[in-house]
Amino acid sequence: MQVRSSIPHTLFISDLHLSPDTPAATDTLLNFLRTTAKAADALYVLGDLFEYWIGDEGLAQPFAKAVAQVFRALADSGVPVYFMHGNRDFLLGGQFALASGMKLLNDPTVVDLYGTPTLLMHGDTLCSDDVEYQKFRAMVRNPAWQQAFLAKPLDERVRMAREVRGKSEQAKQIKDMTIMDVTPATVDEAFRAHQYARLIHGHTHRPARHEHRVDGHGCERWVLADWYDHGSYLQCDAGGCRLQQLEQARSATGPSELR
Ligand code: LP5
Ligand code: MN
Repeated sequence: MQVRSSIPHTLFISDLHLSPDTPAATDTLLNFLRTTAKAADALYVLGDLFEYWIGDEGLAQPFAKAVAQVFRALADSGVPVYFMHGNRDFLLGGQFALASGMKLLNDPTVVDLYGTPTLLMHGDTLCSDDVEYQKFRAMVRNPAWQQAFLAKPLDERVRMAREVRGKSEQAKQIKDMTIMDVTPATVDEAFRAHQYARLIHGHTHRPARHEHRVDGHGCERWVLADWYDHGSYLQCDAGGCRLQQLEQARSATGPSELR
């Protein structure tokens, strides 16, 4: 159920995986940005907004243009919107940021939330036991690789992205589930490196609140949910955080104009 709160609060979303093939998720987001998010002090998008993003030419797609415009309207109304890259949309660039009014954030970033230092990450770097993925990540996060990739014709980039998506899905079939979750020692290291700040991340699609004990410090870790079945967000205020589910947009069962 959706809770509206009049006390100052900040919202977090991630792992929406929007594409022209999932109009219900896009409609749910547009509705969320026009309603719930308007009451927030700020909105943070912690990666994987899109199923995949292979360059800001993607803005030419009607669904992506609508998403950028509605983020922009929210930002223009006075709610700052921040975006951190995920493993699906690390090529989202300055043109999309400009069109959407979103400010790009580094991964990791620490923010002060009502007096509580809070570490924000997409979450993929915490999955350090997934050695094959980390090798892939090192390749595609290299600026020279990115420059060469973005210089390729769009249709070639689409073909490559689809091929990698296929390979990734195949690889995940045979990976142990624990490998695809965060590595506990890496989480401990992240807490240690950031003075045991509260941690919020996505990526694993395993929404939960975890308590960790690191070097004698009690630490809190919130994991955001994906938007495959319904939208959701994390709401934090001075009293703490809570995960909330969104009603699926009405067009979930009908055709969308955003394809
Ligand atoms: O995203 P998710 O959660 O399903 O899986 C991730 C890891 N997979 C990925 C890959 C993305 O899904 C695909 C991103 C597309 C971005 C488009 C632009 C880049 C185009 C690149 C062109 C070369 O991030 C998955 C993790 C999982 O999270 C859990 O943490 O396990 O990692 C993998 O599955 C990676 C495989 O282990 C290795 C992939 C080998 C790819 C080989 C590339 C060969 C080049 C082919 C060129 C056409
Ligand atoms: Mn991810």
